[in-house]
Amino acid sequence: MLIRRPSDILPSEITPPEVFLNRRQFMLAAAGSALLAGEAMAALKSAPSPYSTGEKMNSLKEITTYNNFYEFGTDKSDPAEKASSLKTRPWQIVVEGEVGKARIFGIEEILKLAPLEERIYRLRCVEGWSMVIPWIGIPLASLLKQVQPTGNAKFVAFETLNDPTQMPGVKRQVLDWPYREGLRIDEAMHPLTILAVGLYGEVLPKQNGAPIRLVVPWKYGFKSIKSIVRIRLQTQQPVTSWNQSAPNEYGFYSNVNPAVDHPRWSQASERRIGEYFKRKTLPFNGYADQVASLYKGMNLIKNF
Ligand SMILES: Nc1nc2c(c(=O)[nH]1)N[C@H]1C(S)=C(S)[C@@H](COP(=O)(O)O)O[C@H]1N2
Ligand SMILES: [Mo]
Repeated sequence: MLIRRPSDILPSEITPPEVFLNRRQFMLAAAGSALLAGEAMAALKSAPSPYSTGEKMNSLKEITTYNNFYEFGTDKSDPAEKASSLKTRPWQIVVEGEVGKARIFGIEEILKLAPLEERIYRLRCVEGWSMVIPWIGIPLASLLKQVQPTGNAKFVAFETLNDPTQMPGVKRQVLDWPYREGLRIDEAMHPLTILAVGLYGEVLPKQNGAPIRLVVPWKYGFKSIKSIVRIRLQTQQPVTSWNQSAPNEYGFYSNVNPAVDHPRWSQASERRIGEYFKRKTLPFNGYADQVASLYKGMNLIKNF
């Protein structure tokens, strides 16, 4: 994000749209090809989620080749090229802090906590591009309830794996590793907030944050932290990687707000990957009806 700005995105990087629906139906029908196939099929058969957007989805190719995952390098193509070295099994997440029952969850246990749901969400990067992605996941609230948050749990802090043997990008101090993000407890418990374990009906590709990543659709993409190994409930507002690296550019809240410019570029519009013309950026990335009430009485220009 410190590296690229919207005007740096070359037209040659814009992938033309593909035949989204056929591809998706094929992926979801490909039973046996992936761990999630059974559950994903069930998700498809159930009614579409009221939280999903009906907008045209980006193609699997776009979603898996145009990524930000700095642990594998800062180019958009680096994660797709280099994330194969990430070992996603066995995988554990420590959930600790202001909770009654701190514990370590194996990834398989998390998959069983709640029925997997498909959520088609917009993702808006602070760099000025956006995508529509059909995630498969569970509400973050389903995991947090397991550990019984105490009354002092006001915030939730998240950490990504930090292993130079698997992640070539962490050898360079582009950020102060591990990658860290945080939410207020009510944001974390909101039904739109999910832990994604798949997309397009398949196991989550490594470049998208396998085996498990956060997705908070009304906030800039950098909040949606990938490959999570630690979740801590705490009283204090957590330190977050981008805020720490450039506090005047990236605030804790990071709500998509077309009225607050990034210090180096406007946030009023965005380019949907695969489209040519820009579109207007919507407050809270189009999720205002569901989440604006969380910020009642707050100055969202100061709390950016
Ligand atoms: N651990 C980690 N999580 C991360 C990032 C990162 O560099 N490292 N990049 C963030 C940014 S800036 C964006 S826009 C989204 C991109 O998610 P995607 O590649 O799945 O589209 O991941 C976010 N999560
Ligand atoms: Mo981003």
